[in-house]
Amino acid sequence: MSKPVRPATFEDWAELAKAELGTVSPETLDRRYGEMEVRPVYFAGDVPGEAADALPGQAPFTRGIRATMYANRPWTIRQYAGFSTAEESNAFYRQALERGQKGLSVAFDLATHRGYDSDHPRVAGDVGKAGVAIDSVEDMKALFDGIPLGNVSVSMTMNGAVLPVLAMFIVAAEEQGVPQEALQGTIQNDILKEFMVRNTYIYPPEPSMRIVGDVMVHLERHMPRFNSISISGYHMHEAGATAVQELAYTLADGIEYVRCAMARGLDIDRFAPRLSFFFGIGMNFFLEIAKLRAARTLWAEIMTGLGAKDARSLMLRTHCQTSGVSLTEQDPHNNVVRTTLEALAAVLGGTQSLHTNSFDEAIALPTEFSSRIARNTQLILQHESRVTDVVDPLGGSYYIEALTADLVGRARAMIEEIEAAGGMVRAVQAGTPKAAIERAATARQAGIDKGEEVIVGVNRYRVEDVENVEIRQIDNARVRARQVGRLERLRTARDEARCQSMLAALTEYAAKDEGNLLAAAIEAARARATLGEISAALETVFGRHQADAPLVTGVFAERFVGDAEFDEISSRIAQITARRGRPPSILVAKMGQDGHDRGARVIGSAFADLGFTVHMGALFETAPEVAAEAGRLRVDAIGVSSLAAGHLTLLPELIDALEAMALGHVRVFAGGVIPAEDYAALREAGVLEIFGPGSNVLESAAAILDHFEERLPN
Ligand code: DCA
Repeated sequence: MSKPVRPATFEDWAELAKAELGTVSPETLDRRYGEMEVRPVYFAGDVPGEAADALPGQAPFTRGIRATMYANRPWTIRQYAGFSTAEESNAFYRQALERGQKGLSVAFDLATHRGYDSDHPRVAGDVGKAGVAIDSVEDMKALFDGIPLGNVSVSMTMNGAVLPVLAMFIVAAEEQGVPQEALQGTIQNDILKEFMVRNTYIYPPEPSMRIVGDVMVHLERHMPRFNSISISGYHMHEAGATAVQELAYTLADGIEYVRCAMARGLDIDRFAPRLSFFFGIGMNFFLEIAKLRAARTLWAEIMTGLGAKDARSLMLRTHCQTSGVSLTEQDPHNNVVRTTLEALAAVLGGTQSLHTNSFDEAIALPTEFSSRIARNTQLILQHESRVTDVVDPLGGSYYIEALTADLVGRARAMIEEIEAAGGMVRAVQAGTPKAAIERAATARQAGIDKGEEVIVGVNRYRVEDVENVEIRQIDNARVRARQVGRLERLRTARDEARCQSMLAALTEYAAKDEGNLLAAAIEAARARATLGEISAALETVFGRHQADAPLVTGVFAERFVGDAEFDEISSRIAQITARRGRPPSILVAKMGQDGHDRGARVIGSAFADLGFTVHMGALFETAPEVAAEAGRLRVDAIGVSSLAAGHLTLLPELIDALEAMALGHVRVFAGGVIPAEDYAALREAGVLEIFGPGSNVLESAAAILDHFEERLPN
């Protein structure tokens, strides 16, 4: 056999491809991933020169932050969990640790996230639902009872209410005999992405950034083993961001946090080694691997530019989570396969820590069974698959190296653009990243609805008779009653004067812009001030943030130009409009403290493109507030989006409120993460249609129109 005289090229391949394809052009095999174009084959010439010299464990760390990576120590299996009361979550954590989990990751309920005690009337439907309810140090002590906080690292996903939660954690550890200096773990403390996508903020951006800074300062001085921030792209990923957007916005957020800490006089090489990251890993296998490699490469470059000298400051250490949005309600056991692939991508990308989703998460909170399978997915990867034996096994792959370089180039350009326009804080205030992510999400939804992107069991290969899966239900009323009783006992037992004086000090520090707010919150927590009281002491000065983002329009319609089904629905709407003199109108509403608004905003945007008059309701409303808004706007219908398990409480409440306001004619529809076994109760309460995850937007619109047409005058 003759040896090739030169490396093969794309052009050589194109010749062969043309012969195979006949009259079809090889370009039809190209694929678009957001802003990127991917060819069907890659060659040595596509690999940038520096890839051949890259060493794992050496800046810019493209191949991994450690020389030995998993060959020496595998990633941390860190499952995000929490529900109901502190005692129940504690039992769950202890069992998980006994069964192979290595670190803890606490999910708090939405009431806690938004700074409300469990007895606050606004959070009646949220207590203990999407996470554990924490009102005071006593709850925090119960959460970690019997778990040695000096040995087990604890990550806490907390942003808005970071001060009381971290303060209570520190005091609970102290009362367990563990000083703050010995605590290991991570606090999310990434407020910028909350304003972009996740929405569990409390205060406006400026005071929120002060809080981030105070946490970083306190941790740098007193908690050297604790990561002061987890700069998160995950929620952008889940909101529909492309890989380039996720990289660029996350790293640009990181730049802001570095500047924020430096402005407080912190030395970059002292705090930077304790910055950590968090990315979402979806189904685009190689793209996700390349994304993690690109993130490390860019961060090393960025930190060098910001003046870091210590190699540890240049290292991007990250946690990853498999994608919740990629899970389907339909044929849910398929989700085990999806999660396995995503977990493998995170591992091949070199993550430090990983959460694997449970297969039932598109339906409800994970059960013990589904959690075990999720954890075992990681254990099998670590112990059976042999993927841990070799460092960066895909290093040198033509495709992976070319993709990595492409992502680096595109994300770098996007970051430069953001920086030139004044940085990420300014961009967030202007709402530009949020709108860009929404455009990407709406375009993706249109692709799925058109069947261009296949989701097995949803828009192809659908089976109707799938066996039911067992789900975990939280008795929200019982959890709330328990929390309320405990709050009453706490308030009676504490030294009230001492507690009030600590809260007053907190308010004063906030008002005068002096002192460290975390240090003051620790004092208040020691005096048994509650989470709601500490948050309120700050809210008095800072106020509560109200988001107001216009809806993206035109993206859905553009993708459906010439589509028969889209045109038919538009014309049905036009007919209704002609007969009534105004288009059908809908208020898209979120209730309770559930701020997951991607689905609501995508639906709002698509419905507006179809011809509905769409009003986006404010976030965090109570049921009576939504009913009143519907009355004020004189809408025909309300579409409620629910992703945080509050539907059984909040939807019947809404329908009662509408009746009470003589608005019984307003039709109520619901969508989101609603288990099929709750459908009957919701229909009974008066909900006309329920659209689960994976619902096709056009089919949903058609079903809603059926209800409109039923009541039209002839
Ligand atoms: N050889 C020697 N030591 C090692 C090796 C190795 N191959 N790999 C890790 N280690 C050490 C680390 O240096 C670290 O010790 P240190 O904290 O004293 O520096 C320790 O072992 C733990 O390893 P690490 O890779 O840092 O993993 P985690 O503790 O799990 O931290 C990180 C991961 C991403 C940095 C953290 O911020 C985290 O846990 N995030 C989770 C966020 C989360 O759960 N979010 C939920 C949504």
